[in-house]
Amino acid sequence: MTSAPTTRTAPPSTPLTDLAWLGSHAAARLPRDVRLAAGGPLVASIEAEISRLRTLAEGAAGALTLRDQATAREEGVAPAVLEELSESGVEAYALRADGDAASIIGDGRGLLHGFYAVVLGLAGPGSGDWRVHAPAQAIRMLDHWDNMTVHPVMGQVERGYAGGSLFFEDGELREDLTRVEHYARLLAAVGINRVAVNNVNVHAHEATLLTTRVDQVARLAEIFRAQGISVLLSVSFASPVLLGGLETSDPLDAEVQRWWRAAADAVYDRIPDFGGFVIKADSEGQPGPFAYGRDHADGANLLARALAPHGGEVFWRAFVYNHHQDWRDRSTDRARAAHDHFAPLDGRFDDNVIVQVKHGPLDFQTREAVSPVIGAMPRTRLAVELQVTQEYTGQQKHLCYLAPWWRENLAFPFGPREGRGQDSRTVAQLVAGSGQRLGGVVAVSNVGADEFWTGHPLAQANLFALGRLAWDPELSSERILRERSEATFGTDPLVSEVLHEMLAESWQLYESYTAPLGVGFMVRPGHHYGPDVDGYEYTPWGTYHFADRDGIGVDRTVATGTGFAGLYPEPWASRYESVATCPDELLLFFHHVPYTHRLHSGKTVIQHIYDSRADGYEQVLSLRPRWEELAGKVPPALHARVTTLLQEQERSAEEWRDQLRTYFFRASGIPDETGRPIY
Ligand code: GCV
Repeated sequence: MTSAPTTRTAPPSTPLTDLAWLGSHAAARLPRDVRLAAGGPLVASIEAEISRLRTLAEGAAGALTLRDQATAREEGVAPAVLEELSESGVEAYALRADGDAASIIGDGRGLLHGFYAVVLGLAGPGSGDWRVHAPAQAIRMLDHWDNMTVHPVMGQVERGYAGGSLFFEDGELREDLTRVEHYARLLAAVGINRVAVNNVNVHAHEATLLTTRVDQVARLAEIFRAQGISVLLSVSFASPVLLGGLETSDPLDAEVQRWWRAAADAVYDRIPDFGGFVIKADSEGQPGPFAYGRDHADGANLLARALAPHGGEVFWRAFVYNHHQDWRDRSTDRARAAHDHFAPLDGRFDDNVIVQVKHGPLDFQTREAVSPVIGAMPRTRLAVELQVTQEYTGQQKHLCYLAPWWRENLAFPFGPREGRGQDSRTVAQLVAGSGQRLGGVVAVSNVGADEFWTGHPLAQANLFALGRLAWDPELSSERILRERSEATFGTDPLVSEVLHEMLAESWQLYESYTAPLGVGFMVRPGHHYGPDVDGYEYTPWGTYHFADRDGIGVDRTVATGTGFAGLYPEPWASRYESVATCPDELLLFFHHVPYTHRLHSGKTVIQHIYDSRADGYEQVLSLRPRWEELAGKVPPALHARVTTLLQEQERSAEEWRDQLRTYFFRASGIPDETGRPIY
């Protein structure tokens, strides 16, 4: 799908005090007395961070001791603590907090995580006992959809709403990478451990990052390495042809295999800890194995075998569907596509392949079902893909704190699947994996060269929350909101209260005035901002709502529809199949119903559409007066930016309200029983 070009902005020289959650409030939390008794490559980064934070604020009363495991052992820390720590993986740390004295033990990345946890106040209140903290997900990765040049349609950052790329400018790596250093620290502080630096739609110029421009990747890798983060590259499946001059990219061709091995060897010569490749194949015009009659396991294993000798991994995206669909064809269902392509391949992927699955079967909608692929591949390493950049959720112009949505997804329990002997397991547990076969969470970044990093300054909350939920999917979205607000804005109760009120349920608010009851889309084609009920209705993209004078929704039942509901294990297959048990918020995702159908809420579908759009807009109007109360309490430039964006949110929410209410009145002829205006 296409979008308007992203506006390009030069990176401003950011005052250090504006560094999101690593500014003066975090600095004020760092104990004044720090003892660092550890070795290893990341210790210099901790020292540098301490020095930097000291320039921002005096620090808190109290003491912090940071030790590696060897030192802690020499100094007599209980062996049971050290044993638990070493069994908890390389990123774990042990923390003991007692009054204003805190002590952390960890090696390398573990120590770094512990340090940031203290600075940001993430570890919770101390009890005086040692507690070991370890990430629930081994993979906690951000994908950047950054182009090196400004793409004529997609701009420099595809689906980017925060200015140009932090990494690239005018087709090359930026000269000044200071902002990237800051960014790496922000990510490390919330636990991110992998970053893919370029767009999954790999254009010809960007494809050369794999070969002739690999030095640019090496420079980025050096910066991220200092924060314990490894760097990955999105590559084109057609690289052997595009870059190597071969006649084919067939994964079973020996010369193609040799080419990928040589390419990977050369990358590892420059970047010994390179993370691996991300790949979008046979999707939205990207090349892939289908051209050679091969499947996605053949394609993924080709790259995996080139990376395996170096310990690299392939993130192979499951976002594969027919984007040339005929809207007249009611048998094709885009929601089925990833499952149809990938579930049969379970067990065929090499150990260093991670299949990266969008959380929903469609495309990062405000509401959609959980992807059934996640429950259908028990013998495959998986990562669930979330979208921090707000493509369909207000484009960093609307407030939309996504943590509650992600949390709901991660907590979705797949039931036992016949013949597979599994107990009910959540999405978070399924992707986490076990043993050597670990997966995790991958998300599309929302950051750019904008001075507030994310366009809407309050959209930083989503980046923070993504890191936190990847670390621990059971954290409450409200707790994460409080952590971020205190680390960034301090503990003024009014600031915390207003931010909480504006953000905590902003996703539900956004949902209330946009596409109803899980039907999705209804956005302007191309750029995906603002309402256009029929915008995608007769297009080839496979995203339809089928509204007519009688009803609306997509019949995805087994009995009369596309059969998609049957791709879930029980109890979900039956629950979604029946209108009586399908949850209201997904009703139109699974069913085509008359406007007079009564929801569990007691309202008819049509009255729900009328009411929630009108009520949602009224609620949006209450945001600006609350934000006004923070004038003088947050930096003036940030206050002004948010005020301007709230005005845009009001304008846009009004447009959504009026277009949807009017459209469905004209379609159904049923009046709004409240008599509110319709045009
Ligand atoms: C990077 C959606 C977006 C595209 C994006 C694609 C993807 O279709 O609109 O811009 O392309 O998802 O996830 O690959």
